Amino acid sequence: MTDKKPTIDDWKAAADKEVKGRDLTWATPEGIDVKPVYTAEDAGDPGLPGFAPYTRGPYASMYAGRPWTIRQYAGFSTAEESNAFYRRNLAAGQKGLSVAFDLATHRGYDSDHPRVTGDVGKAGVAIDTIEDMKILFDGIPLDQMSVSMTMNGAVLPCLAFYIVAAEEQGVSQDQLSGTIQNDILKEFMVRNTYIYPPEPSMRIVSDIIAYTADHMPRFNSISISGYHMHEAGATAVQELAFTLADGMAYVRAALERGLDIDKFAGRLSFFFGIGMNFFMEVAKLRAARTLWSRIIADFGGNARSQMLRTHCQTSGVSLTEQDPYNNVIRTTIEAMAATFGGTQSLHTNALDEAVALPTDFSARIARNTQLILQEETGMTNVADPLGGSYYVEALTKQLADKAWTLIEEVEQAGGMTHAVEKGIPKEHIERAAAARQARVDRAEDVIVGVNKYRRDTEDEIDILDIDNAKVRADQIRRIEQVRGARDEDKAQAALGALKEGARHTPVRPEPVEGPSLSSGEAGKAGLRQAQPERSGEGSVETNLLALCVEAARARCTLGEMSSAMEDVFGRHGVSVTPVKGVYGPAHKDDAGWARAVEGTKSVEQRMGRKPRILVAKMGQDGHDRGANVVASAFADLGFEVVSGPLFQTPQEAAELAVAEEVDVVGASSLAAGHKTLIPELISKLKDAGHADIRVVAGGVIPPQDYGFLRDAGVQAIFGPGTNLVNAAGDVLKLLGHNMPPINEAAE
Ligand code: MLC
Ligand code: 5AD
Repeated sequence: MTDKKPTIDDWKAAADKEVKGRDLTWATPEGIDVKPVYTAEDAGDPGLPGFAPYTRGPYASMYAGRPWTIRQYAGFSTAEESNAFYRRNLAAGQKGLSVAFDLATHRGYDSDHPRVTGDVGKAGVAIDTIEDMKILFDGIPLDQMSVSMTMNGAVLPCLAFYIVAAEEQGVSQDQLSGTIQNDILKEFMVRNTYIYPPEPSMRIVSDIIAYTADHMPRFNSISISGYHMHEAGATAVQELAFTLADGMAYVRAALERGLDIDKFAGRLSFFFGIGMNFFMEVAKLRAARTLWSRIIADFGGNARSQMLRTHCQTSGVSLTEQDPYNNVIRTTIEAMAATFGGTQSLHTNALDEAVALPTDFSARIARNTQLILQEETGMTNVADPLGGSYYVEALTKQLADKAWTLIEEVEQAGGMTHAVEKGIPKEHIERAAAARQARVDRAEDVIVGVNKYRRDTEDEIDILDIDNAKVRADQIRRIEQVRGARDEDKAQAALGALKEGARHTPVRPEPVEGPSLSSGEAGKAGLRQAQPERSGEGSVETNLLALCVEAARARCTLGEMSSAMEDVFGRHGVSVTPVKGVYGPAHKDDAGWARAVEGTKSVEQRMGRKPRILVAKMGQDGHDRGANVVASAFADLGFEVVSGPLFQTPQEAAELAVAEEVDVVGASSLAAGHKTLIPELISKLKDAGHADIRVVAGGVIPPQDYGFLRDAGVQAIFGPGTNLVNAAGDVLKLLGHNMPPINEAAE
């Protein structure tokens, strides 16, 4: 034996011997080859927390100075019920608020609008008027509580209601601390709660940045969100690149309005999703901070402006309906990744995520996950405790490099606004999602309790059910009260002024260039010169937020304000175009898949044409990852797939099904509208003389509702975690072709 220090070659020889030469490299979906060991050679020096480029955290003391904010996203039913829920949570240790609005509110409809019968109060709280907003924060001092509002489509009326609710509580707007999501680009990409077309939508974003920079110095004007990309199936590289590229688009939009970078950039904030690849997620947050610092330096921003502060949410899509207590474990691991990554604020998901909104019970477990991390583990005493880990440092750098390359691609396509219009990022993400689904269905990516270690029977868990008919009736009553009590002339004048303001396009100086990414280096492009010389932007008459604040004071409703602007801007609609040829090819040597393809062919031969399926999205539910993945798998199997547009009424979906002569409608529901919308679809099909068109349902549907849906005529129900090849087998069975479920048939 010698004392010679073992080299990496010695390690390689020893490891090879242990595994008999097997290659231990792990190719991640990001395209990173993870090695089985890392050394000092792989890790650079990340610097110190609190200093640019902030790889190790935006604050020097990090959680030792102040722990992250426990900020649980919540909202359901009426303002009264949500207010009571918030108060119970704050009393039990939650630190910040985060409002989830219902989809009617998101899309700018009052609760009495005929398009939203299935949506009111379901996925969040219904807010129609300033009175609702006042009730929502009743007894919660808005000068002390930081409040996040996840709102993008109807962002102007909601933020205006918030400002006026505070005002009527005696709190002036300059005292308000909080965040408005206000990130419209990712709505066009993945979240789908836009209202207006991209151009006026971007104007709204910059109106809000301008207004808050002037009047609300403690308020974060935007929460640039990768979370929804993550949930839609994006890899860490995609999430990083597209989120930061979105951020660049907003910076440019604000600079084009003549704002000084250091006046607004310090109040841009971020939001990332945190999944199960622990070290990758830690590295993602560190890489995000490093890159953003570089980007803002290139725009000429100072050290404070370069600081990326972020909220994180554990991943909803990683949680399962099957064996739901496993979700507590998953969420704990993800919460640790978020906090080891240095998040400023965190939402931990509830264990019933895959089937419904949290109950008091599941919300308590979710909140306690964070309280235990903060108060029992001691982890908050050290800033960036994983700093210097060879693996984490190497991953951080690799992720940053890969994301930078993708950002450059986006820049070459003309920046994110253009890339989004062309659907480029959406396609990238959908490809990653279809590939992931194929890996899960083939059990290459293991999900415990779903594609491995599955239980024969599942325990039922209590879930929250909301009577949306009652919520809707209550909301309509309050809208009528508010309208009845207001000064009608004043309300109409405010709406007229808003419309006029919308017509007036803010003067646009020359487009803002840079940063020049090709150089890839910080701070030298002389970008300050590229900023237009401007003054007097965002005057009270044309800033749409200022105009909405007036309208809120005059008791105009959210729907009235939205439709005043819609009269000028129009309402944006898109058709869905799922990717093809990703899911199928991943199954090429799979016996179950081959049988499903044959089954589809035999149905085709019998019918003399391909079987036809409409994948329908009804109500204001814009979650389309599942619908897209299903559409792409069925198309690869040999079905003729009609992808219905988003936001259809049951009547419109039925008309489309009849016109397209489909055999089956697959209704995808992820926003709890299923008990209202799907039975209505079936009755509309019957009215049209097409009771023969079969209806199947998929998505976030609690088992408690299966009986109800079956009684209404739904012929098959596919919950979260459904294997798509099996689902295809069930659909083929409805079309008269018997195929055994693949896991029974296999071997
Ligand atoms: C923090 N502070 C410190 C410190 N750490 N001071 C000294 N030492 C330290 N170590 C100070 C900060 O400077 C700040 O003060 C104050 O404490 C609060 O810290 P913060 O870091 O700003 O935290 P917070 O207020 O919680 O803000 C976090 C944020 C913000 C910047 C990320 O944007 C935010 O809360 N976002 C939440 C977004 C959210 O909840 N979204 C839900 C989406 S759900 P000062 O004075 O400088 O402000 C969704 C789902 C869906 O989207 O699709 O529906
Ligand atoms: N209350 C609590 N959590 C919610 N989520 C969505 N709506 C609500 C709500 N009203 C969470 C879920 C979902 C993610 C987008 O946000 O975790 O996956």
